[in-house]
Amino acid sequence: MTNYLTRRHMLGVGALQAASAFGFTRIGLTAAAAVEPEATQYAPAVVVGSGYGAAVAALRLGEAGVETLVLEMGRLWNTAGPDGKVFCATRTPDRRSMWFRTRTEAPLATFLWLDVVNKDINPYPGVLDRVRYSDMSVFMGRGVGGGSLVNGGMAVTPKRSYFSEVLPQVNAAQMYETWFPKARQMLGVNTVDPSWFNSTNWYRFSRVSRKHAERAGLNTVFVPSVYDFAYMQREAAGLAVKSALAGEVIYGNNHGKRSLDKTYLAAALGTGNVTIRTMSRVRGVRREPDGTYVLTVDRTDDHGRVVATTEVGCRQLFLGAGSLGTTEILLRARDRGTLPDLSLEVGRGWGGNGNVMTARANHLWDTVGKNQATMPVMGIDDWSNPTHPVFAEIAPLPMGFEHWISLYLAITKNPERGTIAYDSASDTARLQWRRSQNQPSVTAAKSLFDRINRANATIYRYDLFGENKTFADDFTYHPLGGCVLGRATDNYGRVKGSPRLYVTDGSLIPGSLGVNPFVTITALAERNMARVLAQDEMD
Ligand code: FAE
Repeated sequence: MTNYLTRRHMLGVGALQAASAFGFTRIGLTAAAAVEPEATQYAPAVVVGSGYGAAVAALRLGEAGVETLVLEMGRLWNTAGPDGKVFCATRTPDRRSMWFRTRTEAPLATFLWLDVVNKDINPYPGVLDRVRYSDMSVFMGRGVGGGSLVNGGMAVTPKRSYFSEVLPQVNAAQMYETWFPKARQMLGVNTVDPSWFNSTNWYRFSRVSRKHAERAGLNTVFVPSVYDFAYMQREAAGLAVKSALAGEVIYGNNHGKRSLDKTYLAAALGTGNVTIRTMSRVRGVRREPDGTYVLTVDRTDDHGRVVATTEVGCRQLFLGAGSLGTTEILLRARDRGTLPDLSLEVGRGWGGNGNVMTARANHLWDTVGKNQATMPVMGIDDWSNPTHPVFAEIAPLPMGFEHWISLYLAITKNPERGTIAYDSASDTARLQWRRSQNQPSVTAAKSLFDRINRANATIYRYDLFGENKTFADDFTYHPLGGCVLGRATDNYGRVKGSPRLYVTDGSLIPGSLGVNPFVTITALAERNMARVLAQDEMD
């Protein structure tokens, strides 16, 4: 067993498995699911969501002996479907793939302009959501583990200089000496063996992109991951059931990935003080005169129907519902007057981390291989470019046949910021972001990939993103901001204007990070929780 899993993790993993085996939605280590879902109406601490920031909060509260209830709107992904698998395959998606959709909405719209990528499905609380606003849509994970269930596993620590530019008030020395290493260790980060990478068919697509980048004088770097590369090598050798090598990623990995349910959340349950309640969406929050927070929670069924609305009280409230989820909960509370003293900064400082996707068409002799591992392990690092800094992940496109396409997700330094505002008519938060605000990202990405195309006499693909677009600038995988550290909160995530209310997720990061964000979200949550637990009284 790998060293990041302690005995307590194993107890937690056992609790997760036991809970799912019996079909319960309320899981906890002690007497797992013997209690009715609505039984606990008060917990000293409540954590909303179960993604990276939430999982850190749950573990550290549990370790500190604070009885903690985690409320997650998605499912516990631990029960096999009719095909014997928990998650469905990417190429043959079924209802498990997406959150209440009748058709999948993958980032690629078409192939050769044909509508062959997306499939009709039955509505269900599936694992990937795509929330659409007029000029931007946001992909997110739904379920116990949040984004860790669907993401590409790239575990990147930001450049220290850019981290200090983005969050100047955070002590960078402490982050890089203590909190980033701790986050990486807890998340089970590892790196691909370079000699295996250089010889395996499964990463031919990355090597082709590396060669093309080098011809343009660009640097490439290996990127760490939370996918277990020892497992991947066994997949390749035919000794283990294939997951990353069977095209699994955005609709979940059945094996190999160290998602949060196997790391932080398992450890949190292992403390014996943490309970997770699934299919429970927090809608409202108010504060009683004695300081107790009261949450309005909708429990929904597999058809999306609200089967019960309950109130849950707590003394300490930790919001980890992600950039959009946390910001919506706070905006609704502020604008409907249930937490009227929240700052006007709530809702501001949103960005999509400058995400743009693009693809190049290679020459016939530059085959990328029909076999492609779904976990990216290499990036083109041109962040030091003085005019157009870009960090571009070399992304897989595992279609099961040779297609000569090189795909990339570029992270650019886009100074534009959006605002999230509460719309009382629909009782939802809406992202205000105009298409023109993506232009800095497209310009930067274009400058990099024009250079690569020139050096290799290649062209862009026009058939993948709809409307003959060469740059997909209308979605992000990396929503950040909305409740920015030091503005809507103090320097440790304590929400201004509401004592004992904390934000612990990606909404703390002001819109841009320069790399994929989950290691930073985790490390920042570790830093903030250490301070809060040392200084604030928990009861
Ligand atoms: P997040 O993980 O989104 O968790 C929020 C949780 O709260 C979710 O489980 C929600 O269901 C739940 N929730 C929301 N609202 C409510 C509510 N009202 N009541 C109860 N529960 C609620 O938050 N990042 C990387 O660093 N590397 C990658 O390779 C990478 N690839 C990605 C690929 C895809 C397809 C996607 C979608 C994302 C990717 N990301 C990647 C981004 C990463 O997953 C994301 O930044 C983190 O998951 C955000 O963590 P948070 O803690 O902010």
